[in-house]
Amino acid sequence: MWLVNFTCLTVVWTWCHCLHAGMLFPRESPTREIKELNGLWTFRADFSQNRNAGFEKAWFKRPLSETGPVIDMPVPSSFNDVPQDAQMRDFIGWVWYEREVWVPMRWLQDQSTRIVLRVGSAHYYSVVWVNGVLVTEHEGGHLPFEAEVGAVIRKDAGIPCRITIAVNNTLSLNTLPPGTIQYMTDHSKYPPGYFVQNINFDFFNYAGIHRSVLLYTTPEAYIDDITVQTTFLDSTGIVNYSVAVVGSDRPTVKVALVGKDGRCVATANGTTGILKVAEVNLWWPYLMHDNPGYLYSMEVRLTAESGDKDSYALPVGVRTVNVTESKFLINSKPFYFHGVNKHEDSDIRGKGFDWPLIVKDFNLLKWMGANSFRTSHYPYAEEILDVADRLGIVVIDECPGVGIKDIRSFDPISLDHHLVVMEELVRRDKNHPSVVMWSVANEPAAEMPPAGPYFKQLISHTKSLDSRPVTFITDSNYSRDQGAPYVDVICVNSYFSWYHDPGHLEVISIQLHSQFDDWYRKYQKPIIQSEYGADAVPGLHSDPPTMFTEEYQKTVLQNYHKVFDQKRKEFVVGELIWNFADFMTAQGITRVVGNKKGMFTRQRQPKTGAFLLRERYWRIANETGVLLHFTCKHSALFLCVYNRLVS
Ligand code: GCB
Repeated sequence: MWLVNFTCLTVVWTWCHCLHAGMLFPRESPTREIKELNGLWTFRADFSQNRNAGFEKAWFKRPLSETGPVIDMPVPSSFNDVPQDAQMRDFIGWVWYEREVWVPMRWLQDQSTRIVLRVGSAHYYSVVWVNGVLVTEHEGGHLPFEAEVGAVIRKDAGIPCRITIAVNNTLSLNTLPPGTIQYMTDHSKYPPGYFVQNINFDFFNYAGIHRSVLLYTTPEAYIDDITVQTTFLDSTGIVNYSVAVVGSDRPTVKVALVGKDGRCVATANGTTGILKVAEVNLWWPYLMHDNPGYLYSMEVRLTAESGDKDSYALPVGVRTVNVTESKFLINSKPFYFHGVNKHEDSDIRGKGFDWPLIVKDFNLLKWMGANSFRTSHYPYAEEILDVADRLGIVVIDECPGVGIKDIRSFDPISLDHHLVVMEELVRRDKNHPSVVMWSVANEPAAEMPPAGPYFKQLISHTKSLDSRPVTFITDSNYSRDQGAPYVDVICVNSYFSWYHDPGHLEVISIQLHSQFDDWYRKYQKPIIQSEYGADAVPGLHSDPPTMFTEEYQKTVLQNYHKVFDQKRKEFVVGELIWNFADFMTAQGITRVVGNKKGMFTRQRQPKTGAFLLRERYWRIANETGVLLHFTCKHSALFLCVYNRLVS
């Protein structure tokens, strides 16, 4: 079936574990230039019966406007909510984007300039042509992909280059997240050819080009990847680094670590080495230190034997992460996650990258006193992690393994893909100090027999890629959870008095105590309450509390908090509310224009619960952060925190 059969497009894609090329975030430097291709693209959805007209008629060979009607489509943005059209909102299949762009003459004239086309993310399967020539394909949303396009563009120098990207949002049993296409064959009920996309996850399957598209340059010999791992001994910071170079057999690599004040604090030579920083400024989480999110700039300079020079500056935070039987340690100090689960989601743009929204969300996190978030249920934009690094907001970085409920999704094809996605995620995010843990999946059907070997392999492979702790998020219901033995931290979602015993607030306390005690007795690992909450339709009130009112949501939270306050003295190391803000879902009888478990509305206005959490988080920060332990020198900060609390 063409709708889902991506791989027969060109060559059969053989997934080989351990990606060979790097995926450094494009940053300008004296040797690198960037040209953003965001803005209006030309767009058409392929409404043909088999959704395959674009390939049959080779739409990529000529300008899209010559093969049929087109509309404007902003990039980045989900396409779904932009046209005023229900068919477009719910479209399944291939959509086609196109944009013409002038490439600077000097990029073309200098044959030794590499020109790379990069897509920050497109959901779900993408095929890319430049001037009608296939340059790359990529499976999976939420992660970047790129292709070297200099040779293709240089063939047609003198005319603008035409970039065509076809994106297919069909989900199958082997995609991440998985889904199924169901054809409805009863013609007394459905028209011929009628099908629906079934999914097992609770957010709208927004699609399109979600993050920036760019062209960037490097020299022919270039810095392909950088990996840092940090630790410290007393007051000396230690940065182990390794630099992967392409295009030079005997590269000269010089590395300098520069502090915020512009002073160079350590240097080293060679593709691998150690930088030692005396009197190091450690990277601390927000509210755990008066100078959170301290970043050095690691400046890497390459000179190739050809004379080519390349340079790249990587932000580096020096910190350690460790897990004991009952604690999560950052820089050897107990860290308590008081934070949120989020979604990339907003009106009109769907999952499209949007700076104003991102900055607003971080401002709300700071306002609330949240020190952490989980990237439920997929990797967020790299720019978001950059801001988290700078502010000291701690991140649990999740892959799109959400909704794995069908036993057929535990087969070797899915596992192979899942391994590759974890590799792509670690490759992209390994250097972010804010990222303290990987999450390989959310609430898979872990009670099914094949789940055990599946998660054993997935988690051990993830651990072989990076030293951070690994978790997967479990539903408190799954008493026979087969992933738990392999994780470092148990992350549990539960919705007592909501999905279980709806309306019965009085059972939360006993059920939550049992939940924590059962998991701890079984595994002796620290536990994070990775989701809890209740829907509240903003403006709906009732006393005594009734489901869906702001009072009910608030009371659920209060009941959970009482138990958290007892258990965080023992082995509970975090609480992440579901959800930071209301978000869009598929239509269904349990969703009133989306999921309403947000502390904020989708437009980022606070509900009653937001004020409750704000008071709580600032109070916890005063108890568990180092704020209270500061000497007089820091009393001004404490006063400021206290004032916020009481204001
Ligand atoms: C969950 C899921 C999350 C849902 C949430 C809910 O357990 O992990 O994706 O949105 O429950 O509100 O039902």
